[in-house]
Amino acid sequence: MNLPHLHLISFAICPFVQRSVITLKYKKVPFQLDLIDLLDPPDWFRERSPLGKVPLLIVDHDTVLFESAVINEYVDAITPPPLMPAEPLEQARTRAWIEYLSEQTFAQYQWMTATTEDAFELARHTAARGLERLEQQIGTDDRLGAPGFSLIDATLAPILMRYALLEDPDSPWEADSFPRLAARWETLRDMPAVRDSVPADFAAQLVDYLRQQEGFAPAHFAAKLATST
Ligand SMILES: N[C@@H](CCC(=O)N[C@@H](CS)C(=O)NCC(=O)O)C(=O)O
Repeated sequence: MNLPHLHLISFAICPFVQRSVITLKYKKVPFQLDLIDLLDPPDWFRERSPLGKVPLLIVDHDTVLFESAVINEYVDAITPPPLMPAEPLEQARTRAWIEYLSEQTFAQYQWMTATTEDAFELARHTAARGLERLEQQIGTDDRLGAPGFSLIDATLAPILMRYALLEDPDSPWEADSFPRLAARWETLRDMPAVRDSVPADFAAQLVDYLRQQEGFAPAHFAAKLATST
């Protein structure tokens, strides 16, 4: 297999980058990973990233890909085994769930970083509704609930990892309330591609990131995680 040089540009705790890291690791593809500071990105990043966002995948030192879902589809297309189903309708259904999980990723971020107690409550409610729908659909939708690892799982794992880490009475996530999702997380968290998609000190990095934010939720989590790391 003659693979191109793959250079992934990352920000330490980004769930979108993590999706691509999971896919690359699952496929056992060698890749170069470099972190940037999103608050002070280097000039080359500003020039080459159309949206100013990570992940960015630079292929063969030249071609830039952006958007994690697109990067994952590309990585999937050039490396076995194929994760994307062959039929157009199943491909569309896969992409639809990945889009849904992007919304859930943003909902989780809003909850983690809410600046006021009201915003925290609202974000918790929104995220919980999203998880409830997911829990229900994973039991009935044969694409979402398909056995075996999928591109949907590469997108779901970063969300469930953060909820597991930020276990809290005020969390939208509660394993007993979402048994199908909890079972999926138990499978995913033991996969080397998922486990090794973040550094060993990921929890501490998340704490550091939250400490740098201001407002209600960051203070809440920073205090809580500081005692557990
Ligand atoms: N839809 C994008 C979202 C990527 C994204 O929002 N990345 C965040 C970091 S986790 C970012 O780069 N934010 C910088 C900014 O919005 O300026 C994807 O899936 O790749």
